Amino acid sequence: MPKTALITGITGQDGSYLSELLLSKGYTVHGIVRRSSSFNTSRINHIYEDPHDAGRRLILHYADLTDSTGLRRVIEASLPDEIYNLGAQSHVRVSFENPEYTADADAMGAIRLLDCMRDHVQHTGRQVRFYQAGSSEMFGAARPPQNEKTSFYPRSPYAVSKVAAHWFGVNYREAYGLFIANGILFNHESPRRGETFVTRKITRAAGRIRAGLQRKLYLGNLDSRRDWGFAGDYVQAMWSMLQHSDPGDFVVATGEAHTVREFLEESFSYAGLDWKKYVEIDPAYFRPTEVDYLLGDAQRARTVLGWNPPTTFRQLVHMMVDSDLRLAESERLVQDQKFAPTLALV
Ligand code: NAP
Ligand code: G4F
Repeated sequence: MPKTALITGITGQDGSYLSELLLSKGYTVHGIVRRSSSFNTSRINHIYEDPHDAGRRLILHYADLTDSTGLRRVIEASLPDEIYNLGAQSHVRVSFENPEYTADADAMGAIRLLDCMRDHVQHTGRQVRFYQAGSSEMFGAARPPQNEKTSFYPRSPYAVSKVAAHWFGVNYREAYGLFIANGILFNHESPRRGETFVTRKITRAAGRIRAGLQRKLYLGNLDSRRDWGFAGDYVQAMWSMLQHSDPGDFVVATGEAHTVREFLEESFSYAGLDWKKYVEIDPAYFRPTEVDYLLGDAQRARTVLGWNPPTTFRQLVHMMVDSDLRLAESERLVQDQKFAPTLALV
């Protein structure tokens, strides 16, 4: 039987790749979209289906993780076999500015959704599986390499909220026998990555500097190390966790870490630029408490789920730079066209 999935955070980087994956497997996909005064669906426009089309398999609902009434309604309307909770205020630096909202969406949002699922399972007798998007940020200051046995030491309101969501998942699994899997994903990036995360900020700048649209790139700490993988590979792991016979917690990582400086060097040199000519350090981008070194040990995901990420660090960087070179070139063309009539008047 074709399955039905419900995704919170469908408009985000991971939500868009996961939707593509599930649609390719024959799923009907329901997604939660936040009300916004401007369009926030650019990452899923290419798979969007008109609500008037019969037989469509991508269905969007207005709801918000801070409002359990809407979450409850969407679960009852969509009757999901699998729920992927990817929605979150996902920016670590922003979580220091908006700690209460971050905790509400990321920690309380998870318990709201879990509790709606618990009631739904109880009154319908249906089987529903739940994926919680946990993060390597939960390890924070813990010594690398980190795996499922490593103790959490969160270093931001975001990370503390994700630890709470993780333990809500464990508790609901043990208390009510629900199928809940916690993914502990290390950083994963792509051409669809939000532009304020460091990787995309760097590759966007490389593209725009090459196209003559930007002169400087302001960054914070270049010494922190991250285990960066490709988001397209990581959504495969999320899906695999919900296909396994038993629910569990899994670290998902490449097992290779690089500094921000190394990401910068690889991106700019691939774009034919010397980063030292363009980069300046702005303390505004430093964090009150930093996470210095994340390096994942994903042996359990490899052996239990058979998950192995095919994309290497260099391939990831090159994929992002190639995409941002093309994007900047098209921006430049639009800008040139905008100015052309003005110049013609002079
Ligand atoms: P992302 O691009 O920032 O997407 C976040 C999604 O959550 C967006 O669709 C956003 O909607 C939605 N959202 C935010 N607040 C919400 C709310 N109150 N109610 C409902 N939806 C809300 O994040 P991502 O990189 O795809 O990450 C997906 C999940 O994995 C997140 O939970 C993140 O914390 C976690 N994670 C990410 C990484 C990583 O390296 N990418 C690693 C570990 C864990 P809008 O589009 O309207 O903003
Ligand atoms: O790209 P970042 O903002 O990602 P961060 O903080 O590692 O968080 C991301 O990965 C987590 C998984 O570990 C997710 F849970 C989370 O949702 C998010 O997707 O920063 C990476 C590093 C940090 O050490 C930061 O201090 O880059 C450093 N950095 C240096 N300059 C910068 C900048 N980060 C940002 N965003 N902007 C800068 O200008």
